[in-house]
Amino acid sequence: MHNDHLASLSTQPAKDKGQAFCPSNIALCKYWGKRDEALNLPTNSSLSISLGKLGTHAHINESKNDRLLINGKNYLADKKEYQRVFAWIDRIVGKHRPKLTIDTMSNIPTGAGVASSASAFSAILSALNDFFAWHINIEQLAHFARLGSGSAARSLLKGFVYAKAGNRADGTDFSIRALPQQWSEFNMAIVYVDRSNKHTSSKEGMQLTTQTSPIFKGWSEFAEQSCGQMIQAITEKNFTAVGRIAERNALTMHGTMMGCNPPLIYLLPQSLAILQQVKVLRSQGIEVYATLDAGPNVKLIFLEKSRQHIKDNFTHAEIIAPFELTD
Ligand code: 2P0
Repeated sequence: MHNDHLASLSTQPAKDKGQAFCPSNIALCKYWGKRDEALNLPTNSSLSISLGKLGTHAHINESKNDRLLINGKNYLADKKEYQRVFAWIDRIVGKHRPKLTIDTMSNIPTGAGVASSASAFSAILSALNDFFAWHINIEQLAHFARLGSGSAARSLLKGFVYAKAGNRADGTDFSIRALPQQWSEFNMAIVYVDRSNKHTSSKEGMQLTTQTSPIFKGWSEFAEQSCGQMIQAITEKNFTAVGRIAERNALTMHGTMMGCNPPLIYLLPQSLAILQQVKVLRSQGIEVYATLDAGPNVKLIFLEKSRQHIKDNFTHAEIIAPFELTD
């Protein structure tokens, strides 16, 4: 049984400084919907790719007061980032803990359209594990990371990562595992449409979808099937299948959001134009697929052999080679 706070967890620092790095991740099969808000349990399983050396470094040390630094900027106690991080740490470590300075540095390009919160929560957790020398296992780490942010659990591992939703009420069958496949030719690119913050947070968006979209149940079942098919496609290194499953999964998620009351639309006209361009490229024999998260930016999926075509057609795209970046 997982507890939020384990009585056995030490609150005595084991060293002067705890530190860790965790990669950011992009989901190929999306998590959208919570079956338990308090435990932040997902309704459906998801599958992501971790972005190698793109992610967050976290450093932790004891200090007079709690302090949060994000990319060198001090976030004071009235900021939502500070409140969210320290409420989460209190939940895991308990309130009888030393005051801490949490210092995070992300090397994900600003406005890259890739959330740094997943890698930040997982890196902070891993740094806490180091600082207090807890030596807790991956199941417990995944549980704690998920309490911070659902997608953060996937950032604890490298490569392709499967997060199994499970169905027990206490969440003890939520789990993560890395697929053994390395795929150096596997590339992604981010095509920017809008770099501003999203109008509706993922949490609010998921609530609205769960409560009002008439096709939410269908989405959950479909998403679960997508994961099974995606695992098989990755295992076989069947790129066509991976791309088709990922693109359809993302568009089904967006379709489900559009069925909300009021409608939840993250896509912009430019997002649809890029989807159309991707389809045209495929008709010309360039195998590229698209995925989108809770925002209008489009992430492309392609193999190394198509890299030049992607550069030529999407001149401002940011290219990410997840396996090239791994140690
Ligand atoms: C994903 N997203 O699987 C999906 C696809 C966005 C769209 O996980 O409320 O920030 O912290 O558990 O993880 C974004 O949601 O949500 C997300 P919380 P999170 O990547």
